[in-house]
Amino acid sequence: VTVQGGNTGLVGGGVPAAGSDTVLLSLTRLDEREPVDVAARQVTVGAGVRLSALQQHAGAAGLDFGVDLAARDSATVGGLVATNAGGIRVLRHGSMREQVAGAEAVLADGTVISRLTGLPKDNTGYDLTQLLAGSEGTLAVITRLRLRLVGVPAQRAVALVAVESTAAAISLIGRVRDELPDLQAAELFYRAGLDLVREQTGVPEPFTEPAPAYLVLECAGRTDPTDVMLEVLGSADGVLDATVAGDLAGQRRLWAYRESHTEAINAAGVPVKLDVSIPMGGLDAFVAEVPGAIAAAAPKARLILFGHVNEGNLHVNVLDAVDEGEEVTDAVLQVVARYGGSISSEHGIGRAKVPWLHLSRSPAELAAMRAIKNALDPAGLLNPGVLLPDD
Ligand code: 2HG
Ligand code: ZN
Repeated sequence: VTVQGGNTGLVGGGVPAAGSDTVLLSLTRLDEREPVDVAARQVTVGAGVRLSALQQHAGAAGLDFGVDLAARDSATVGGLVATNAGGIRVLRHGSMREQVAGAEAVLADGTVISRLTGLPKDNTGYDLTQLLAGSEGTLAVITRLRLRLVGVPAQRAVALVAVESTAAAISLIGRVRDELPDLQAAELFYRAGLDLVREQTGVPEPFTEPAPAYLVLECAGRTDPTDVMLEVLGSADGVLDATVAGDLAGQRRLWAYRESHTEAINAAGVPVKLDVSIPMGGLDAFVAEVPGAIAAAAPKARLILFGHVNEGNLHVNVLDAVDEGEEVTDAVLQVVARYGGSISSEHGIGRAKVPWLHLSRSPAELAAMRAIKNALDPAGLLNPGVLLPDD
């Protein structure tokens, strides 16, 4: 059984292996939304509810959901939990597992386990809900979720900042975390990505001069953060230019430079896609080293880097390297391992990254994961070939 939500995953975790006799189980019809429990700041929803539908549902009750990402109109909450999705607000609210207060799930033998009361304090043994977060459908089929909700800040502002280098972007993040009110998101992209987005979507050059790198910063608060943002950005080292939008249309326009990356890349060709995180201290050196590693594996490759800079999470997208996909993947992930990073920061392992899981997990850890899998799904019925290498 291959379990599928919105099918927006990037590592093949919700897609049956070619030529297999797998049954595809879509959960998109489990789209029931119970009334928001305002007192508890929680809601119970079916696994097939789309992220944007959850956001609207929470919004109608004066609340919001802590995870947001570009695939919000298609991705389902069941898939988001199963893959422990990250997105653009991890900096503020954590990733998907932090939003989950309980789950209902069906085990491989048909047993239903249900823990949907959402008690904030509950120390009664193994946390089965958290075990399912990030399990990629290999341990059980998640059918319902009890999710935490967050408050909606009164005012919001978004900045697009042109910076002179990766190092300048990293040092700016350090500064804005201390000085800007309630930083919600900090996203990085580079000139090559902007060129591609402009080519594919026709958006204008954001500033008069082109820059090597760009940051999108979002702040929120009781009062309008625009002036403080302009003040901090105006005096920060390495900032070449900046613009701040206080209105919704302007904010969407600035976010589009970052959020159009995936689609612009897909429109330009079939990319080799990697999603890595690097310890912050090594991020600048990694960005300098990775083009050489890719060029050695695929001389004609075009590299587009972008990501969630506060977590050291970079999306390494490589165009014009389809034939050398495995070599490129291996070259980059070996560098990641050398820096002590993770070979999958937020997209999961799926089918595509199984051969490289050992670079991020020790034999002892893999054996413990295998023991859990065998205990809950001894016949290997759920998502075969996903996450764990074959026995
Ligand atoms: C994002 O941050 C997603 O936009 C997709 O994680 C990243 O396309 C990608 O590589
Ligand atoms: Zn991402």
